[in-house]
Amino acid sequence: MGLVKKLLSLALVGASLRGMALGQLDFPQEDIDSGKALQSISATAKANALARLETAPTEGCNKDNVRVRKEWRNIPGPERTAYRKAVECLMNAPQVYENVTDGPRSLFDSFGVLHYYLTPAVHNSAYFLLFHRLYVWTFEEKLRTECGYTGAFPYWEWGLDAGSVENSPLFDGSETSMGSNGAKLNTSNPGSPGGFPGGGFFGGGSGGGCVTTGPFTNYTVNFGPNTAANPLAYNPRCLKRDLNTQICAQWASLKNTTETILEAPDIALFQANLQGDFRWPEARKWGFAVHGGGHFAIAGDPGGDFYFSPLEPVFYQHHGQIDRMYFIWQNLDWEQRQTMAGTITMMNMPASRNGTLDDVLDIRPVGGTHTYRELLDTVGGSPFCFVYE
Ligand SMILES: *[C@@H]1O[C@H](CO)[C@@H](O)[C@H](O)[C@H]1NC(C)=O
Ligand SMILES: *[C@@H]1O[C@H](CO)[C@@H](O)[C@H](O)[C@H]1NC(C)=O
Ligand SMILES: *[C@@H]1O[C@H](CO)[C@@H](O)[C@H](O)[C@H]1NC(C)=O
Ligand SMILES: *[C@@H]1O[C@H](CO)[C@@H](O)[C@H](O)[C@H]1NC(C)=O
Ligand SMILES: *[C@@H]1O[C@H](CO)[C@@H](O)[C@H](O)[C@H]1NC(C)=O
Ligand SMILES: [Cu+2]
Repeated sequence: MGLVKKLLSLALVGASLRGMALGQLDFPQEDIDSGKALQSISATAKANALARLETAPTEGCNKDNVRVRKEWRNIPGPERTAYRKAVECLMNAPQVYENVTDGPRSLFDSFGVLHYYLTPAVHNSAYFLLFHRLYVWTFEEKLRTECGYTGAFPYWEWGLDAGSVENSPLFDGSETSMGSNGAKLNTSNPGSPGGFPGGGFFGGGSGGGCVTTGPFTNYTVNFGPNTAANPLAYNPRCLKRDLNTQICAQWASLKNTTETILEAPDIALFQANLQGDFRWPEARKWGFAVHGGGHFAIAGDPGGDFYFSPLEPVFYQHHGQIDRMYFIWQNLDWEQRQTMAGTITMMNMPASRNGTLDDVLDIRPVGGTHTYRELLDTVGGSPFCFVYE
C-alpha cells in the first residue's frame, strides 16, 4: 500500500521533540492491520523494560526473578489447564470480607466485591489503569500463594480472534479453554443486565445462555447483577456468555489495539482512547474502544455487567491485555510516561479533585495498600516484577 501512518499527532502533543524521538515508530498501514507492528512495539517495550531492570535492579526485582506474562495461546496446554484449576481453587477458597456475609462465597467472589465497591472511582478516572494493574496482579498473587499456580499469567489479545471469538482457544470449550460460549438463545442481546453504558444498542452475539461445554460449565455466579435491589445478595445462577465476533472485529482488532497505543502522546488521551471517553473529541471515533470491545466480545452475565464483570473468569485475561497495552505504551517512552491525569470520580461525576501519584490505593482485605506511584513500574520491585511478551 505504501501508505505511511502518521503515528503521532504533533498538534496534540505540543512537544514535537518527543514526537521526533518516537519517529522510528512509523509503520506501513498493512503492518498495523496485520499485527506485525504490534509485535514490534511489544518486543521494543519488553526490551526497554528489561534494559531498565538491568541497569537498576531493585531488591525485589531483577532479571532472574522477573515474570513474563504471555498470550493465552502461547501457553502450553497443561499450563493453561493448571491456570484454570487455580482459578477454580480461588472459587473454593474462603471469601475475606468480614462485613459481607450474604452473597459472596469465595475469595474469587471477594475480588468481585472489591470491584463493585471501587467501580465509581476507578473507571474513566485518574485511577483506571493503575487500579486495574494492581487488581489483576493481586489476583495473580492469590493464584500463586493460595492455589500453587507456578505458570505464566495469561492475557488475551482480542485481535487474534477478530475472525471468530467462538473458535478462540479461550472459548472453544476444550479442556485447555476457559469454557464455551453460552447456549444460543432466540432473543437479541439478552445477556447484559445493567451492562456497560450503551450496552443495549448493538445486536446480540452468538450465545446468550448458560455456558454449555468444558470448564466453568458448573460454576455458580453467586451475586449481582448491579441492578438488583441488593447487588451483594445471594443470587445463584449459571455463567452466561454471548460471544460477539463482530464487536471484537470492529472495536478490538489488532489495528485498533496498535493505533490506540501509537496515537496517544499523553496519558490523558491514551486512557481516553482506550475507554472511548467521549469527553475527548479525539477519543470519540473509538466508540466502545478496546476496553469495551473486549468486554462486549464476551458479554453475558456477569461479563457484561459494569460492576460485576470480574465474576466472569476471563475478565482477568481481558484486563491483562489492557495492562499490556499500558505497559507497551509506557515503555515506548518511559521517561515521559510516568504521570497521571484525570479526577477521582467516574466521568468526573460528581465533580472531584485531580488524582495524584501520592494518593493511596487501599484494596484490603483482598490485597494491600500502595501509593499509585508504586504501581507505575511493572519492574519496580515494590510490588511488581513482570513484563509482557
Ligand atoms: C465493608 O468493608 C469494606 C472495607 O473493608 C468497606 O469498603 C465497605 O464499605 C464495607 N461494607 C459495608 C456494607 O459496611
Ligand atoms: C425465534 O423467534 C422468532 C421471532 O420471534 C420466531 O418466529 C421463531 O419461531 C423462534 N424460534 C424458536 C426456535 O423459538
Ligand atoms: C458438571 O457437573 C455435572 C454433574 O455433577 C458433571 O456430570 C459434569 O461432569 C460437570 N462438568 C464439568 C465440566 O465439570
Ligand atoms: C478498528 O478496526 C477495524 C478492523 O480493523 C476497523 O474497521 C475500524 O475502522 C477500526 N476503528 C477505528 C476507530 O479505527
Ligand atoms: C487538574 O488537571 C487539569 C488537566 O491537567 C488541569 O488543567 C487543572 O488545572 C488541574 N486542576 C487542579 C486544581 O490542579
Ligand atoms: Cu474494572
